[in-house]
Amino acid sequence: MIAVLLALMGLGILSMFAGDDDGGGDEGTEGADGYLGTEEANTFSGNGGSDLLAGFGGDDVLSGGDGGDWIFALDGNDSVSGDSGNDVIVGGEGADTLAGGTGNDFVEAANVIDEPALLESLKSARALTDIVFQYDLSQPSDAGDLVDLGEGNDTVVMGSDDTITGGSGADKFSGGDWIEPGNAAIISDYDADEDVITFAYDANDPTPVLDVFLNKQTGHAHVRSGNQDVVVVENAGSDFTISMIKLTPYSHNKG
Ligand SMILES: [Ca+2]
Ligand SMILES: [Ca+2]
Repeated sequence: MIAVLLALMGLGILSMFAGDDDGGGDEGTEGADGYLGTEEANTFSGNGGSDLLAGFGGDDVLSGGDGGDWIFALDGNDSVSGDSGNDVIVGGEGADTLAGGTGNDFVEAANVIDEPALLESLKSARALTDIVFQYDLSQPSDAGDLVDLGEGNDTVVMGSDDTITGGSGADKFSGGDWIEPGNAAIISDYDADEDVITFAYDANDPTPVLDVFLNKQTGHAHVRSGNQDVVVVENAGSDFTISMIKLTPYSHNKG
């Protein structure tokens, strides 16, 4: 009896899905598929249904296809397309190219999720709702990513050297103190009428003092901390002020 239970737990989340995890290139079905990659480069296409794609190491190419997909690219310089549906995309370490596609997508480009907890939960989860998705905001963010949120009301957690295009819809650009000053996140198409920019900071630290330098030549707004850029808002317009950056404290349990 005990052996049977352990075997079921080992199967974990993949038993929920029709796909396999043989590590090669794979095409999903119109239903829910699950693919767990290897440390090599993997190519997975989820096609229809709510798919789970995890690339792990290597430069992976992951396409969610239709449906609300969960895509964890993790290590390596990965290329991810959420395609249609409300997708959750996590780039992980490396210089990733992340496209949300249509739908209201969530893209984590800063690499500030708690990856050990995520990996542990991926091994044992029996459903998407079992996946542990929490932040470890005290860690520095990773290499610059190229993010295109596409149509829809999207949210991005942006980190150092990331370049973000929000596309149409009301988008939320979430930066924070994980961005290294001088290695700003760049927003290419901020629209003050519908988009929101937030900057999160450790509640245990003093409230950050940010200011804005408007470059009249380029039209870009440089949001700065200690005279170093943390967010650059391209073509922000002369109306851009620091009041458009919403400061939000966060608390965390980790040291
Ligand atoms: Ca891989
Ligand atoms: Ca990656």
